[in-house]
Amino acid sequence: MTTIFTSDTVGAHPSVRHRQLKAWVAEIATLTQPDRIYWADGSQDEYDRICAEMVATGTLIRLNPAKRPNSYLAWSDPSDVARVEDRTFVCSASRLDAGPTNNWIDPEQMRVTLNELFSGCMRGRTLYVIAFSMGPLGSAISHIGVEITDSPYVLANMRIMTRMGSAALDALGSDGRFVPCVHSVGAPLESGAKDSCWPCNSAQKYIVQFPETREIWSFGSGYGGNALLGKKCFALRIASTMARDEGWLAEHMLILGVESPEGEKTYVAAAFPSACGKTNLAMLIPPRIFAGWRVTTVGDDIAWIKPGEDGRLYAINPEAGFFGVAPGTSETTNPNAMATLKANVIFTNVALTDDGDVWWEGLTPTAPEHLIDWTGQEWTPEIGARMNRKAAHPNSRFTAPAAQCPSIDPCWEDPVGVPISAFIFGGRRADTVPLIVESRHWNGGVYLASTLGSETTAAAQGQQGVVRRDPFAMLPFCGYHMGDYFKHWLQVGKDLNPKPLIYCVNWFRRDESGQFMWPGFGDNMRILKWIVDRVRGRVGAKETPLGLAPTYEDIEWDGCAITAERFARLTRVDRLEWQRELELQAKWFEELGQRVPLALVLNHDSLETRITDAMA
Ligand code: SAT
Ligand code: MN
Repeated sequence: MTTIFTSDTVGAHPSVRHRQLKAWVAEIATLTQPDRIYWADGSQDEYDRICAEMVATGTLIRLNPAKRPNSYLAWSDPSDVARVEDRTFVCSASRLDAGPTNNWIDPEQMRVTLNELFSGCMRGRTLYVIAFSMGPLGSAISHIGVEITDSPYVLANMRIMTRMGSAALDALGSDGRFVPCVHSVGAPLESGAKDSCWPCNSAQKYIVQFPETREIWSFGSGYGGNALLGKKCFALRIASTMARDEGWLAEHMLILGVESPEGEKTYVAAAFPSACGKTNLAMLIPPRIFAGWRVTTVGDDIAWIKPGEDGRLYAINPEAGFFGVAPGTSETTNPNAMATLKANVIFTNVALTDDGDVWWEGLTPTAPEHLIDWTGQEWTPEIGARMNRKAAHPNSRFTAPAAQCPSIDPCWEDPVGVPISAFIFGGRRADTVPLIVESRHWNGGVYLASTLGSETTAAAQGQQGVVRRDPFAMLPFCGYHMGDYFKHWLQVGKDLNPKPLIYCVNWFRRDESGQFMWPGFGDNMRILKWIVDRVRGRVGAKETPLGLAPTYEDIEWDGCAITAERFARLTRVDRLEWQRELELQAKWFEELGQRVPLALVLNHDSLETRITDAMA
């Protein structure tokens, strides 16, 4: 039996006046056949109730309120722990527009597939309607989306990650524009059947973007970037196409402020692939020698950046929370994150302690004597070592409100955004790429970013630790042809005055025994300080074939054991390594094909000449 829903039977609150929204909800409900429809208001009461329901069904464990007030732990299905890049599709009308880095399927064909998958897929479940704003409500840089989902876990996470509910519905009014996002875990419930704690579909997963119509459809996964559709699907894949069309930038970047003892403020945006330390850098606490200096956090994952009338770029964080990697986060590596995690957090796939709190690898120097691991099994250090089993999944996450972060920037919700003075691009590279280099000019910086390589991490399913090109850290997130994206960056740079400086960094270089050579974390302040001084014209640099680099004397070393000899190795540009790297970069441009802008090919060729000449 099929229930036909209409605008009048979708049950929206009388204050919802948006006819098109109601008609769309009715259409999706008629397709998916939920038992009920629920319009989220975004209130604390609602959040508490939804979480209590998930505790009752076993989806969430309530953590010990004396240890971690108002916080929960979710364990996912072991098959549903990361983004699924091979199941992610960009369905533009023409295959060429998706480009060789995106999976493409003809949109008409994909619509047939989705129609079949979503038919009746919410039977036995509740359809939640979540209106949300990416960016502060009322900012000219913000955009509104509406996610329909059958996952209460998604609803709870969206309340932390976005500004959602009644306020977003009000902002939509009767005819506001929104990006429609449809999500289902893809596990209809037969009447009377017992639900699993983490429903998902292990056979079929589809994460689908239609860039021209600005639509998102996601099926089969309840996890992070696959299911919280405001994040990678909207704020990056769809927003990057909007940004191309409208002359702005939607980027996989943290935004931080560096404040001097005199109160001078410099904002920097930095792109790193997933699980390469964006959250830690965004919340950095400077070493003691930098007395009076402070790093403030605007965002840790995504930046929407628009040119202002004054010729500068202004950035907002479209999110309202952090969906950060738990393992490795500790009082030593990131005290600000630890303070943010004190209460009101949803943890996913970390371990449970005997006193009802959470634990993950790296939280403390030694593991507790006994835990329940992320798969719900008994865990002791002995079992872990014997079975080679981690207590927390390497891609386990925390979802926490940004407002709770002690280093949150006073302007983080400023609708105007913050002015960006520099861009940093970084990958995870054991060799080849020096600690820091400054591009001589904008186009050279775009070249460095477009050829960025990084070792893969647990944030995406698939082989880990292999170097792949991850241009601008956007490989999995650019909603159109990568060559056109490079062209867009070149274009945006043309009218900027002054142009932000562009840097390439590598915190992950290793020595011959495989040890990291750079301490990272708080010590990254030494590099940040040099960048700020460069922006302000206060410090020198030396020429290298790749661009400009600090001399040993340009960096503050007090309190750090890095010697001049070690620094030389950290910043070394090795001829053989770079000849190989340049070959790989040339192959990469060939893979991307004709749409790679000529300016970037010329940059490649002149770098080749400089490497050969400088080191002949
Ligand atoms: O799963 S998410 O895409 O939200 C996190 C990440 O991979 O950066
Ligand atoms: Mn990310």
